Amino acid sequence: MKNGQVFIPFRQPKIETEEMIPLTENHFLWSDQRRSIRDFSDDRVPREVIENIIKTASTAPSGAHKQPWTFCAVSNASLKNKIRVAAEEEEKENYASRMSETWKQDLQAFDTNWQKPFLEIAPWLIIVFKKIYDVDKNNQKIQHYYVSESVGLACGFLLQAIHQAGLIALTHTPSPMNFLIKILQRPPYEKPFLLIPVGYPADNAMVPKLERKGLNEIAVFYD
Ligand code: IYR
Repeated sequence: MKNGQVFIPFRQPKIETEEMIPLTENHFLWSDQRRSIRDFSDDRVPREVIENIIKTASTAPSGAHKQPWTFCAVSNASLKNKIRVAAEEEEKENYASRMSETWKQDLQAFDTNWQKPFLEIAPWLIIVFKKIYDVDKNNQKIQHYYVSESVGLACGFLLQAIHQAGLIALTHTPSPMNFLIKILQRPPYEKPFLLIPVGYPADNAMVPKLERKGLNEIAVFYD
C-alpha cells in the first residue's frame, strides 16, 4: 500500500530477440494491411464483437488513469439516418465554403465529397466522445488530464482491434460535430472526437493506391 493505492507485481513472459524481430516485423506487415475504407457492406456484425473492440480500446493508457472516453455504438437505423443527414448538412457546407482550396486539392486523391452513405450502410457507427471532465455520484467534478492524447490513443487501439477482427473502419471527421451531442443526448462535458463506421468492406470496395512514408522520413535514431 502506498498513498492509499494497492500495488501488485507485474510480470510478463520475456520474448528473446531472435523471436522478437520476426514477431515485430510480422506485426508491422499485418498493420500495414489496414486501410481507411469508404465502401461498406451492410452485412451485420454481432454486438458482442463491438463490445470486445470497445473493451480493447479502453485498455489504452490515459492521463492519471481517468479513462476520459465514452464510446457510443449505434446500429439503430433511424439514429444512423439522423446522423447521416446532420453530418451531410455540415459536410455540404464544408465542401462548398469552409474548406480551403489547398485542402480540397489534397483530398482529391481520396475522391471524397459531402455525401456520406456509409453512415447508413455500415452496420455500426462508433462515436467516440472525449470527456473534458467527469462528475461523480455526488455531482462533484472529477478533473481529467491529457484528454485528447488519451482519447487519441484509445482510438488507435480501437482501429487496431477492428483490423484484428477482419473488419474495416473509417476515421470520419464531419465538422463541426456538435450535432452528435444532441442526437446521442450526451452530457455537456462530453465532446465528439471521432465518428467511426465499422463493418465489412463492400465486394467492390476500392482504395487509393498510397505509399506510406519510409522509416528514414518518420524516424530519427540517436544510437
Ligand atoms: N471531413 C471531410 C473532409 C475530410 C477530411 C480528412 I483529414 C480526410 O482524410 C478526408 C476527408 C470528409 O469527411 O469528407
